[in-house]
Amino acid sequence: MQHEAIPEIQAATTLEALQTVKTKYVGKSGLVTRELGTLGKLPPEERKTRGAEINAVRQAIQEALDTRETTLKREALDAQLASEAIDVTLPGLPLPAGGLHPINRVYDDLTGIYERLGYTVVEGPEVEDEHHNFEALNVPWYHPARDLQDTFWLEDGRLLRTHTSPMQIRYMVDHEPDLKIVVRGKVYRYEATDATHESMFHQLEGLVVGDHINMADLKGTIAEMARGLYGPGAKVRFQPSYYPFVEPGADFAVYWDNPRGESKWLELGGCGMVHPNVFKAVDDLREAQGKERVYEGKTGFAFGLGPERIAMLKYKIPDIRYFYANDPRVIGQFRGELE
Ligand code: FA5
Repeated sequence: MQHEAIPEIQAATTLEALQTVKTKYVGKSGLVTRELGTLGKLPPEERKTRGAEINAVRQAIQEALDTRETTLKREALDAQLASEAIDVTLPGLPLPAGGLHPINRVYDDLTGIYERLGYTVVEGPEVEDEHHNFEALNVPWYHPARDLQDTFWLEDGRLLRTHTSPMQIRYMVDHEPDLKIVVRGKVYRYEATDATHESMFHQLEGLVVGDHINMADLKGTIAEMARGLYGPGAKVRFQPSYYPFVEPGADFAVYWDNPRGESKWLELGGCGMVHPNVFKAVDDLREAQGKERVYEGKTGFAFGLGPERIAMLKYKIPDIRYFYANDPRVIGQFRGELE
């Protein structure tokens, strides 16, 4: 019996097949078990030897079953491990990496310069009301300056801010002087687009308020920004200009040497000394909120510029519309290289 059982055990290739063999020989009514049951019919003198023989067979079969079971279980485990194996040496799949948008890079350069000068960087709402965008900035409804900035109006009478200057008002209403802030954010104008004009673009606004702030402080600050952007040789030029919320007002340009050795003036933005009517409008708003009037009699300067101009020259982008067209051939050039 042992001679038949052992090869059958060896031939079982699954745990189920092995169980069948086990039942056949050593199960409750298996061959070996039945053989043991016949012992009682033997004469007592034969019983002992025959019993020992059968037990030896049963033990041999049981050992063979146990060994085979261990082998089959190990094989099953090996197969499972092999099928679930992860090859940690395989090279990873490259994920498309993003990058900082050129406008954000220029913003980071600019705000870095101003943070080093002790300014606080703030942002503000893109949906504004007429009062903050125009009236409080000394631009009454009948004022011709409103024609300078054609506006996207919302149905509820509010508007998309046409510049970042309304944050001057909001910040002063909430904070007392002295203060130094720069505002970064999007602005919107209802105008036909061309290579240098978009209907959505960005501005960086600066505001400094304190005692005895003068035009020389403003010029020094703009010059410091120009040096931060274009190196120690950068020069700035101021030309008289008109903005209702400053008096006097100026436009400023930066003279810069680019790496190709060309030099030119780059018109960057507008600036000037904060108009007394702006301080008055802020105090009126503060008073309406139960706050103290603290701005009348103060002095300050403000400026506003478009980072798109800087980015176009820095990254040699010939048309402002490329910034927001989401063309991967343009945006892809700024992928990954985080400066
Ligand atoms: C203003 O918006 C004033 N708020 C700036 C200011 C602030 C003056 C504080 C004085 C004191 P202006 O409309 O000139 O000014 O716009 C400022 C800058 O925004 C421009 O110099 C230009 O760089 C940029 N800019 C204006 N219109 C567009 C446009 N359509 N597309 C891209 N950039 C623009």
